[in-house]
Amino acid sequence: MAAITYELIKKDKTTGARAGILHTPHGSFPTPIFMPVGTQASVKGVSPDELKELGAGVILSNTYHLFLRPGMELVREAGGLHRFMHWDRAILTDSGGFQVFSLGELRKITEEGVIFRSHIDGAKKFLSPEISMEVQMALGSDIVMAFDECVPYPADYDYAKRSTDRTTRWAKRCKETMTSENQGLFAIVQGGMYEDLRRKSVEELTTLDFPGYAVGGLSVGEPKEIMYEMLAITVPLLPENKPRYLMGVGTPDYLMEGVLHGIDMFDCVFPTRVARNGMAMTWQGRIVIKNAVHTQEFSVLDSGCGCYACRNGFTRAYIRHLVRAGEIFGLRLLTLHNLYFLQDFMKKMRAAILEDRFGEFREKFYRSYRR
Ligand code: PRF
Ligand code: ZN
Repeated sequence: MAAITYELIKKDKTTGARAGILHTPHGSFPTPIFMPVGTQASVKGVSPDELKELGAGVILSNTYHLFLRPGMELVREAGGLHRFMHWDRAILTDSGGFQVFSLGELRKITEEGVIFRSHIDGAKKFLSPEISMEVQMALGSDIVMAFDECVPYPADYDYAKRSTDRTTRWAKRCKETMTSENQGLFAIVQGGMYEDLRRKSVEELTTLDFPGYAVGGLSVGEPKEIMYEMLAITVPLLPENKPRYLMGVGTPDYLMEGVLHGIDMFDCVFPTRVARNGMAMTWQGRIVIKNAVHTQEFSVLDSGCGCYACRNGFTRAYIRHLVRAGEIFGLRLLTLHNLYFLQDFMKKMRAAILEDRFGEFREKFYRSYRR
């Protein structure tokens, strides 16, 4: 059997939203799903047991970072990434494409691959479709991402076209290199903000036939209306029996609209990063815990939340104190809360899809949620 299979359970009648199950060699998880990010083989400040406890069935890690440090040979020697980090549920690894291109000045793109300088010690490095696959095979992630170029925003048509065509050629090379039978390779749709390039990218990648498809190159600084327009063009062209993954998206409103357009999987550093900046995500919107209004607030972060922090009655006043005093525990409580919030958010969206009330759920959400 294929490493990754998608089981479609229910389609919403009026929108593109759908509920399913993704089966991987390290367990199955319900979709739509949000994947916490563990860039360097650790979801910052959270143990694998805690991740399980808050309901995570899959996490994301990064080829770029693990390639530079500790290196693929060490992870291979450890028995793969699952064993190395003590996580026995599913892992998706990004290819390094996006991270390398985020370096700006420090890189040079050729048809063969990308030459760049390590952000750690400035050493000259090279990543290509073949090397990215080799590293991801050593890591042993369940879902492997193709090595792509994320078209920057804004980009002129010519640049976007040349880049997108190269991403397709690279996807072909990834497919030829990825020989592991218990790993599934997802292709990444690019095309910038150009309708015809998005269509072309989907057509060419789906012809190559992958076990899953990601929509890349969105949430890169474009207005949200453009992102929604690109989703509306792209997602319906993707095969119904394969999972669809929107890369780097993790705010509640974007998740809601992604699901509405038919996306099944998401990842983002947002919930964990903002937690470390003292921000809590709630059904009413974000709260900045350092604000003076929380000084004497002896209520939890979000009433009704079942996370470790809220369930045990840790108050806003207490967490505010911890964060102001520079206590790590405060940031950990916020991280656990935010990750739980997004797992709960996805679970509730899925239940609404299954019960034919996704539209109502969405309207009710926007009535109480402030961006
Ligand atoms: N490509 C890859 N990783 C990504 C992206 C992409 O386009 C994005 C864009 N939002 C986030 N992460 N490989
Ligand atoms: Zn909570």
